[in-house]
Amino acid sequence: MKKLVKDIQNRSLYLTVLGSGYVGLPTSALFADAGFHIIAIDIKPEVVKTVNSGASPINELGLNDLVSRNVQAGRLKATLNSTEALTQADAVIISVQTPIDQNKKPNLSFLMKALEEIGNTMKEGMVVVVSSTVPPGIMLEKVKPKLESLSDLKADVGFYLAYVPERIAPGKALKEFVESPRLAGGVGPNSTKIAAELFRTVCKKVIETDAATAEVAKLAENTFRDVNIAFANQLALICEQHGVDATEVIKLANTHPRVNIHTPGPGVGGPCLPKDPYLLIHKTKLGDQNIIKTARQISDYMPKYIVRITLQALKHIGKNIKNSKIAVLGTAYKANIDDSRFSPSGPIIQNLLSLGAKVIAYDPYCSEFFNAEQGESLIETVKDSDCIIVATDHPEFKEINLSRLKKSMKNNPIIVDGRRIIDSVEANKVGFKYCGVGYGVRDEI
Ligand code: SAJ
Repeated sequence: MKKLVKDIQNRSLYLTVLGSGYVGLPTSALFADAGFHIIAIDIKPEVVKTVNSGASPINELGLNDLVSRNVQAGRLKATLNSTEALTQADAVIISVQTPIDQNKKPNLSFLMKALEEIGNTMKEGMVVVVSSTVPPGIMLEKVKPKLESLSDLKADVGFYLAYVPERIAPGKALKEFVESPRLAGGVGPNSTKIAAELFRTVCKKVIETDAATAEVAKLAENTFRDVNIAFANQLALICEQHGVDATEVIKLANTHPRVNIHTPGPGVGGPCLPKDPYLLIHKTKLGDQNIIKTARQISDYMPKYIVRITLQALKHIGKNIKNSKIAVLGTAYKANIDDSRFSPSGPIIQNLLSLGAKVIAYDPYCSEFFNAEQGESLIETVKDSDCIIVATDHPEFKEINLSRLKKSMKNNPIIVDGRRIIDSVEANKVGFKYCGVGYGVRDEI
């Protein structure tokens, strides 16, 4: 163990990162920048080619420069050949996806495949770190026995195994990787120490715990946020029934020093929040009283709600959805990113298309349009439309010139503000029918 610590400290440890996606590539680039020799593994040839050419295949602030610098310095290289990379490595960080299936059950096939490869090539003293999000109990019940049986080595003695969950959000991944406290939970005390030592070379603060606690803590973070957003969404619907503005209500409630209600919106997207709550409750016995599942259902309802208020607004001015052109602003799941995974814009657009609307979508960052027509610019997208739906809170949409928009739209134009970023007073003054999440009196919802 002493040698391992020394190898970490003087950066002579050979590190490989299995999976070069939104989390894996920032991991590889940051460890390379800390002085380690990194081999980044991926199954996609285009990802490997791009990284080896010195560029980032992902649009993440600062990542392109970091990849370029470390590829040039010879500290970072990517490969498709996982067996070769793993055979050379002293340590591996697993960063593969752990999605949920159609029945909301975890799909651990990518993780299991990674473990299979690692177990088959593992040498004594190897450090294995799982950073993919996993359901509680997986490290001790599945990961440890699988690696032990394949390698014929004992965890925490013959090799070191820890869960070090990632806590980064797309758009600020590099900053958060370094600055957010990181949990290191080993399957035994030696594994915790080694994993913490390794991550301290990049992260400012590493907190030592055990694998089982780290698993639940990681899921608790995202589930807490998901439940909070669902509360905000439900509160928005309550506010409408009382004829008060949810934005103002939340702003006022949050002046209480111990209250922090999140922001209502058109739904909750991204690769983590829609799935992690299901990982947390996987195989638990909670009966019917399940706040986590209910919260998920509330937020899953929000895209339908956006479509319903659109239909209502159109009906109100005597228009039919079938003959209407709807401009959807934003396909990314949140502001300032080009990531559309599980974006609420997907179900909103699909629902509108199935109702016979003509849908055109515009996003200054994203290239996914969910079968809507692709708008080339904001002004071209809204041209001759009957209704605008603001689905993403990109800064560009906060600054739109309402008078200019109105002129290029059809008569009696509507704004459905899913993010509450448009000034409602101004919109009404200019001549829009303004509808927003948690704004105004609404019935029939
Ligand atoms: N959203 C709201 N209202 C809010 C906040 C967010 O409707 O008040 C929506 C967003 O628009 C988006 C979704 O929720 O559609 C999720 O956005 P997010 O910024 O909360 O989450 P992610 O998925 O980008 O990143 C989260 C982060 N977790 C927490 O903030 C607790 C990040 O730190 C995690 O590392 C990441 O999940 C992960 O990988 O688990």
